[in-house]
Amino acid sequence: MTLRPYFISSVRLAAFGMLLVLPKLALAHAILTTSTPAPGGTIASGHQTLVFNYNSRIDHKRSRLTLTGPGGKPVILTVTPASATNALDAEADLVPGSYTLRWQALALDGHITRGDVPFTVVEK
Ligand SMILES: [Cu+2]
Repeated sequence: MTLRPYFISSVRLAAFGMLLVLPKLALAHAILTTSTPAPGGTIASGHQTLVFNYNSRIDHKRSRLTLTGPGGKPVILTVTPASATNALDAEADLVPGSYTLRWQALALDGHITRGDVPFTVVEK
């Protein structure tokens, strides 16, 4: 009896597993690439189109944008149906103050990612 053949086969199995996993990682979840406003950025008050761009296609209907402003009450924004395939857009009427936009994006690989974009609204 020897352990060696078993050891080799498990190494091969692990290598084969990596080949299966790596392409999925390469196509992975939605990562925010750019946004308007940018994280930590500033935007003018009034009616604005907020735009969040990702590195992959997004399921618009099952993604969510939640805006918390100076009033402190989170508001779920309506994602514009005509948003680009890799973006979430929403319209918002903004008064001056500090805001946080919490995004939750469902990528077409089935993975959900989340993040916060804090920004400041200044008088136009
Ligand atoms: Cu993924």
